[in-house]
Amino acid sequence: MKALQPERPSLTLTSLLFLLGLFQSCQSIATELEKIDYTAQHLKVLPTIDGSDTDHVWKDLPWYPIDQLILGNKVSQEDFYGRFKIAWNKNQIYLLAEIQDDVLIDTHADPLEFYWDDDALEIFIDSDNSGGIHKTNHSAFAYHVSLDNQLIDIGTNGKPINFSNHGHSVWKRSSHSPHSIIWEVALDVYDHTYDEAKSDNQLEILSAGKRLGFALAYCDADYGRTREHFISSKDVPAVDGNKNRGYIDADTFGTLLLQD
Ligand SMILES: [Ca+2]
Ligand SMILES: [Ca+2]
Ligand SMILES: [Ca+2]
Repeated sequence: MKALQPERPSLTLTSLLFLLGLFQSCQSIATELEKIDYTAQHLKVLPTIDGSDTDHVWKDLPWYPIDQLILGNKVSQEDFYGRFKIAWNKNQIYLLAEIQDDVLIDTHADPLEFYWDDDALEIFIDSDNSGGIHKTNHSAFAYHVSLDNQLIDIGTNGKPINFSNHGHSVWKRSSHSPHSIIWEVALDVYDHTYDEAKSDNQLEILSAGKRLGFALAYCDADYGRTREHFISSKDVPAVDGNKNRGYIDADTFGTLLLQD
């Protein structure tokens, strides 16, 4: 007598389409996750912007390295070492950077002249992560935060503008090491509609789930009248041998996700 064979399940067109859809969804989720370079925690209590890292809110946040060489030769840890933490509140991004730099120097006293050739923290921010050319528009900003805590970027006429009213920056030498500084910044976030001619530009209202273009970099000048190194948290692919494209092209920024 012939044994009964179990019935083999047949793969219908409907189930094939279902599996294909599931596969594509998984791929899409994976791609979305891959795009996140930094996550910022929502702050209920704000840190005191005073160049001290003792605020409770900083304690458990992850560090992100500033370790991608954009300009200059390989840099030793004594010459430059940097890392940062990032968080957000209603209209602002909060940064805590720990910078180790052997020589702090501000050769060009005028904040609008050769500001990139003095020691400076450089904050790249694109409020809607749209990318694209931003050198002479405000689709994105590249704020150079100088040692005297002024914020400079290029305006729509191609000339540098003092945007110090867009943020509050304070740094101090670290109590842990004489060559380290703790740098805190609270940065206002503006979108592409920012108008230099207006005094009542509205701040972007931030919310959990929002993605911004972002990178944090450091211009390291030590001895000459030009910076020796430029180091970023995000590597920039070279175009015609040039990696220094962040101040022009927001496509070079990483992606920052705001979390609850
Ligand atoms: Ca503080
Ligand atoms: Ca240095
Ligand atoms: Ca330096």
